[in-house]
Parts: sequence; C-alpha cells; structure tokens
Amino acid sequence: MIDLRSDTVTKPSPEMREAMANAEVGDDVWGDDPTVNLLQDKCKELTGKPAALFVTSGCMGNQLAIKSHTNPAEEVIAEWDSHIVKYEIAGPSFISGVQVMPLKGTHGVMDAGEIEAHIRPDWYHYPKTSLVCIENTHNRAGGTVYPLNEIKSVSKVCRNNNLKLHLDGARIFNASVESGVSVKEYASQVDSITFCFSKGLGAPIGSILCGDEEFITRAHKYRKILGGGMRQAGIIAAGALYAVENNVTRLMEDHKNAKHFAEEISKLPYVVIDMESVQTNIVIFNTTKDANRIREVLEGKGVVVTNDGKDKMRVVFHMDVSAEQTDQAIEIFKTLKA
Ligand code: TLP
Repeated sequence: MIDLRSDTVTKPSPEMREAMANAEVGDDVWGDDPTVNLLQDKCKELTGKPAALFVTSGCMGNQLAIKSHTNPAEEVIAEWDSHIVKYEIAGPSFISGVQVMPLKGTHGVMDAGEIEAHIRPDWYHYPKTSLVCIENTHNRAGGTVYPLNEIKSVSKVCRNNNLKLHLDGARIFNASVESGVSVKEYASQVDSITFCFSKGLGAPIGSILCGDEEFITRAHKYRKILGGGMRQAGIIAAGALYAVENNVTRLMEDHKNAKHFAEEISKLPYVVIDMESVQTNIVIFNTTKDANRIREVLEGKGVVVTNDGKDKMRVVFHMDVSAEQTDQAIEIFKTLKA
C-alpha cells in the first residue's frame, strides 16, 4: 500500500521509538518534564522566540494563538482556503468568540495591500480587527511557499496598524528547506508561530507554539482549559526532538518526489495541474474524470489518495514513500484510461 493521503500518516522509525522509550520524563503540568523542557528550548532557539509551549496538535497551536491574541467580538483576517478557515470547525468563533474575515490569496498568499484595505476603521458598527493569520506552506494551495518579502509586507501592515500576526507554520520546515530561508527568519516577521512535528518530520504527536513570554503565559492557561495539559509528555516530546534533529534536510527528497510525480501525471489526459503550485511535498490537481471514482480505482490498485469533491485530488509525499514507490504510483496512475 502506498499511502499518499497526507504526511501525517508516517510511522515513527525504530530510532525515533528508541529515543522515545529512553526519554527522561517528569510531570509537565508541574513544568518538570526535562524532555519537554529540552524540546521547548530547542524550539525557542530555532524560532528566536523567547517562549515556547508544547501542544497536542497544529489545531491546538492555531486556536491557542487566536485565543491569546484576541478578545471576543474582534475580527481576524485569514486566507479563505487556509487551514484555520477551512478545517478547524469554526474554532475561532467557538473558542475565541471572534469573526474571521477571509481574503482570497494567490497560491495561498494574501496581498498586503488587500489586508490593509480590510482592516476595520474604528467605528461604532464594526468589530475591531486584531489579528492576521498566514499559512506557510499553504496546504490547500498545494504546499506553496509564502515568499519572505510578502511576509515582510504583511508584517509591516500589521505593525503599522497595531495588529498581531500569527503564522500557521505546520509545514514551515518544508518552506525553509525549499526557499533557503531559515525558520528563525520567517519567525522574526511574526508575533507567533506554530509548527508540527507530526507531519513531514515524522513524529507521531505534537506541535509547538512560540511567541513572547506574556503571550505564551496566556496560551499556557488556555491550553489547560482545552484539556491540553499533559503529564509525562517527555515520551512524545522525545519523538518530536528526534524529528527536528534528524528529519529536516531529508524533506527535500519528498519535494523531489512530489515534483517528479506532478510532471509525470500532468501528461495524463484527465489531469489538469497548475505546475506553479507544486513547490514542496503536496500535489493538488483537478481531474476531468470523477475524482471519487479515480480514488476508488487507485485504492483497489494499492495507492491511497484523497479527493475533494468530484474534480479535485490531493497527493502528499513523505518519509514513508520512497522514490521507487513514487514511480510505482505514477505507473498506477497511468493505467487509468482517459
Ligand atoms: N492538515 C491535515 C488535515 O487537517 C487537512 C492534512 O492532512 O494536511 N495547519 C495546517 C496547514 C495543516 O495542514 C494542518 C493539518 C493543521 C494546521 C492542523 O494540524 P493537526 O492535524 O495536528 O491538528
């Protein structure tokens, strides 16, 4: 079975499991799990942020960020197809009591001028705009990299208008290895950043939220309310530490496989693909044949992918899919007749 549904499906390697089994642990709700503390310190170093909080998931990281940056009845600007808007089940309204103003980006990148134009003037009838959220890489745009100069422009708009800026960096390491821009440099432009250990980096559980001390102190309390306080969490933090220490540079292999796959399937008559969107480990394309049917047929041949409605498919490359398996998947795609 070649599982291309997501980079979340990776299984921990024997070496990662060994690191987890040997982890020193303590009660992290008391703040005394040495491995969680080590991981948080490592992430402070990686992002250049003064404080970091280990959280259960990317969703928790994003939602804690929104909660900690805003007050109820305020407004958050986010890209209309971003994870926060599309896949977090109206979390901003449920958890933070805020409204999202979704803006359409190009390849997931919102125009800084458009963001500025949507900041609410101070008027009796309006909510206050307090936060902007960006996503790098942008999942639904096809794993696209948010160019650093665009982030700088958005950051400037936020600073000039007294807004906070949060970066959903679930796949920030994919962006970093592809662009050559360090995670620290991306993080320097934003007030908070979250990233995931359980996607391309191959750990089984966990994400991190980084920002300044005051912000993380607030997020820490909210993490408890959301049931995110964990006890001997060093066991999972060890997997996350192993992931950031060992699995970053190899992400380029996933990008290579994704680009090769995209080039090959773009030649198929039923595939319509925007090659500009294929930048990292995700390939999103349209089909002129029923995508549900394609998914079912592929599954019968040992390749698992996801589709979004009748004409859109997503294929994701990760550490548990080799170059050989990528070629096998291409061959299986080719057996589907137009
Ligand atoms: N994305 C998952 C699904 O939820 C769609 C996937 O398979 O890609 N931000 C971004 C950009 C994400 O892609 C995801 C997960 C998250 C946040 C949430 O992470 P988790 O699943 O750890 O809560």
